[in-house]
Amino acid sequence: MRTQVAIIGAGPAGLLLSHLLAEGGIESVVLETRTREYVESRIRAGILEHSTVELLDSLGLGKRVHAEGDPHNGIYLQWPQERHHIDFAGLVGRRVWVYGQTELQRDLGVARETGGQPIHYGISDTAVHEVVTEHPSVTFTDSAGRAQRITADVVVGCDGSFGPSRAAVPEHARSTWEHTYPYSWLGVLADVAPSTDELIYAWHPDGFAMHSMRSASVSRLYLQVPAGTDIADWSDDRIWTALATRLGHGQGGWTLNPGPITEKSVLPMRSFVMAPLRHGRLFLAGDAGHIVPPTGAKGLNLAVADVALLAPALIALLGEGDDRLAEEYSETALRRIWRCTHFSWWMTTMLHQSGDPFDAQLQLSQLRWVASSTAAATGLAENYAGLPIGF
Ligand code: FAS
Ligand code: PHB
Repeated sequence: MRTQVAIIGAGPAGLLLSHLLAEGGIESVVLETRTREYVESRIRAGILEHSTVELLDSLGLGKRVHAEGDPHNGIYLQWPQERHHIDFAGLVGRRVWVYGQTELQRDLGVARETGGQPIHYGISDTAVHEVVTEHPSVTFTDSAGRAQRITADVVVGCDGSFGPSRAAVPEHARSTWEHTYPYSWLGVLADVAPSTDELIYAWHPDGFAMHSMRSASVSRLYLQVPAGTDIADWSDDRIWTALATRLGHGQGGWTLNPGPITEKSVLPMRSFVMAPLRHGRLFLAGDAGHIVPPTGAKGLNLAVADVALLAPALIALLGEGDDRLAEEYSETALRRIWRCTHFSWWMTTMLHQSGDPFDAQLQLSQLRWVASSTAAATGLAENYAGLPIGF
């Protein structure tokens, strides 16, 4: 097989990239190890930032976001006896939408199917070859068990944390930065109406808690738990009791509505950045190049920003032979990646218990400052609602 761009991974980065390339007249093939059903049902991110929705709208892919998503003007920051609203719309004129990654995956899957996009689901043994030549290739075993090779002008690794693309950049040619947090998130999905109109991020002596949602009848909530926590140790009752304690602000007049938990899992927290995001004719985008703790709601949105930058670079390179944007891609993308990495680290370390009483005082001081200073709140708002693409 032959194509212009071989994309490894049919997550948001891979599918959106194939759509953007098709808009620019560049053909691609997407290679995915999981089934389409699996990819579209993975419970992951829940927030689309302003720039992401603007991009989807420009592509005609935003209809369901506006019909079924929920626009939010801000978030609540909370600590015992205090709950403060940070008004993104009022501070920076930008907002976010609650719209599950599962829904975005479905929208992208329908768009690519309608566009006749070749996507090979259920592959295995993926390997990248000759990326420093002008005819790189990807070999794999297809879902029928046949050995395949696809030759391309460019290969893009959109294969997340555990795909083959990262390792296809030789160690001597790459730098990596990693920070592992000493805690994880226990996430639950529950069939119960949210107890809040907008997200609550709560600092609490027992540990961080967050109240998000997926719709008017489905809540999404998170609890800080120690790294390595076994989900079997957390009964539904124990989860709801801890959530009610940590999300209750103690002023009275607010209660958490519990309900049937339909999914629960433990998500480790880490930051990871790799540079450069290009090696010869191999490019990396999305989680393949970086991982952020989910406290800043950046993971999915950063993947979108990467491909929004990479697509025009590949269109210029392959359509007009102009490699300027392709040369600049890694450096430009890494500016935003480090901005989002810092913001995600800042939100995480401001809100999660480290066990150090000195940290706790610094955290409360930061929270009081953000809640009382327009300058500080504006800083949080412009990062959370999302900097313009190409920042
Ligand atoms: P993805 O991981 O979505 O997609 C990579 C794709 O590559 C996958 O479909 C994978 O099957 C495929 N692949 C891997 N190896 C392959 C191979 N060898 N051959 C072929 N295909 C291969 N972000 C938030 O903002 N908020 C959250 O609450 C949040 N929760 C998360 C929970 C979990 C459990 C995880 C893992 C991530 C979460 N994230 C969250 C981050 C997440 O949303 C990512 O940022 C987002 O999926 C990134 O998109 P992609 O870069 O496309 O990577
Ligand atoms: C979610 O709804 O899954 C969500 C929202 C905000 C975050 C992380 C996850 O920061």
